[in-house]
Amino acid sequence: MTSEPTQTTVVSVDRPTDWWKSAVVYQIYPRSFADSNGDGTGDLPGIFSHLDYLAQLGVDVVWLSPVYASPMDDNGYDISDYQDVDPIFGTLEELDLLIAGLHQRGIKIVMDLVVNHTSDEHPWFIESRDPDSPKRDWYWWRPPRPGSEPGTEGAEPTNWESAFHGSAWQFDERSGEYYLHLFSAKQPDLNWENPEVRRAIYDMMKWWVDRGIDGFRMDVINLISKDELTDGEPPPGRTRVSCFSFTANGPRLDEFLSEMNAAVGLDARNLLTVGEMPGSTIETARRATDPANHELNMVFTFEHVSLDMVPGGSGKYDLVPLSLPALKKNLDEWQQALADVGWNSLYWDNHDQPRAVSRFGDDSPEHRENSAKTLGTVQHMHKGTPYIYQGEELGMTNSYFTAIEHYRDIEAINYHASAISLGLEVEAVLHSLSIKSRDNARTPMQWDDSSHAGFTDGIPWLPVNPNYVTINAAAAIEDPNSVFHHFRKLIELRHDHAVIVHGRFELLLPDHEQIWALTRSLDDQVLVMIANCSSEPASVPPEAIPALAGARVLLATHGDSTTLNLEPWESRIYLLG
Ligand code: TEU
Repeated sequence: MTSEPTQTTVVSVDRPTDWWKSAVVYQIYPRSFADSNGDGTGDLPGIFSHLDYLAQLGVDVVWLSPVYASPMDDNGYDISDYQDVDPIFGTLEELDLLIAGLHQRGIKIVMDLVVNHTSDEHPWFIESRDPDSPKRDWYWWRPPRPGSEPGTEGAEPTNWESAFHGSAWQFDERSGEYYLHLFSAKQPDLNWENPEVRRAIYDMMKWWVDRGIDGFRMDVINLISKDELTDGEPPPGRTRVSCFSFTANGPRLDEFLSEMNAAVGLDARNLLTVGEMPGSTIETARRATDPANHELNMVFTFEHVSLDMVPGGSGKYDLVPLSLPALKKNLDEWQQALADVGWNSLYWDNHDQPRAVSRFGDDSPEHRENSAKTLGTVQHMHKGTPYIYQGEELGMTNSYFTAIEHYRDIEAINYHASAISLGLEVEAVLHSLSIKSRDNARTPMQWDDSSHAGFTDGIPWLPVNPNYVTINAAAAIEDPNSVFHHFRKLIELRHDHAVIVHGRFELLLPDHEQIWALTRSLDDQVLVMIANCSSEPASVPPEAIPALAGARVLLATHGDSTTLNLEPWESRIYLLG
């Protein structure tokens, strides 16, 4: 199954305490990054061939989305062997080479850890299907609802809806029982109550740490401690309730996280740990990231990426326009709450979210570049560790697919089927999908203007966005005013200025509908950021910000910084003192 890394490929890197506070992380979604062998799917040698690009951008860490053995029901978030690489991506030896190649360039690597669930093709689950197996209790098996006909609608043990639509329970003919899957039926949930499960996971994590990796991004880690498996009250017109309200932030979450930390030596070895936590709150995040608790360095909250859906609605496809004051307020609350205890992660984008410039900016040809830059400025000037998702540094946009046949994501396909069966209009469903579907972020990386954007010589698994002819890495590197170079400078600024890493955060003009303004202060230094987050001109009221006389402009989207009148999507960073 596995082979040990050879001595020649292991290049270790320094990991001082809290090194991740001054780091910028770059997320690679391997399937869509670069294809080396013409099969249309990105792979490890493809990533290897672009390491100098990452070095030129200046990022400190790569977070690699799953490359493990997988039947690919959820593009690798369904793992059938935690200690092997899927052949579609390459081999363990190629992963060792990638780790070494990153380390040689001073870049660390964080692996995705998907341990809330496995694939149903993982040997643990295959064994668990046997009711007499010692691994039966490694997953959540439950009998049908008393008095019901097993396997029929309504016979599921609880009325929970999976995150990928449909019941969160799958009937198994052989034993007449159901198993729990918060995501697809091919992603059965592990039972973390069982100490053997936890031990097996910690051993696997140690194996990866010994292989030379620098940390873990932990997939839906706040779902591992399940509360009571009981029915909920469905919203009007629905028969099921979202499973997350019963499984997020469960009673033993903090205990499991600190146990994992100690068992694997996460803090002892200064590894980067970030927990993806849908449904987390400021309180759960404070507990999980308080260094005294030895759980995680930081979490991914979902609050700011939930502001453009109907509150209390049926999910992310119930669209509402985003309000800038609401977005600023939410980020400010997290900044204040984690100012003295814990640490923030900062993100607009990832492989599950629409493209940042299309969602929070303006992706029209007129405003795309400036809005992508300004969103970068706003993100990077908050306190915390910024995460850049591949292509965000080019201002890549949504794909806006128009037909269900264009989609590959199981979540989008299931949503479409379930919404249509509930009687929603096809046009409305397709509209929501085009705005919010995860495939928006998953179209191939746009490297140059050759066919398929230089991503593959074959047929890409998901079509390249046709705008690759103008939006691509080669063009951006050539143009000193590109979004790429703006991101490169933002990263450089973080490395050069402690105030960006450690400075106290203060939001100015919280209610302004267009301007995002803030200060960061450390000792006698004050950094001021002003940004017009709208497609209309706007003015900053001078009395609302510190006097800028004598200030140095560290980075600006536009040339003239003499007045406080800002062009659409213009932003500036000043340093005083
Ligand atoms: O995502 C978890 C998650 O809650 C969402 O971001 C998810 O995409 C959303 O509920 C769908 O509407 C993580 C991974 O990032 C995602 O890619 C996986 O599909 C999921 O876990 C299951 O492993």
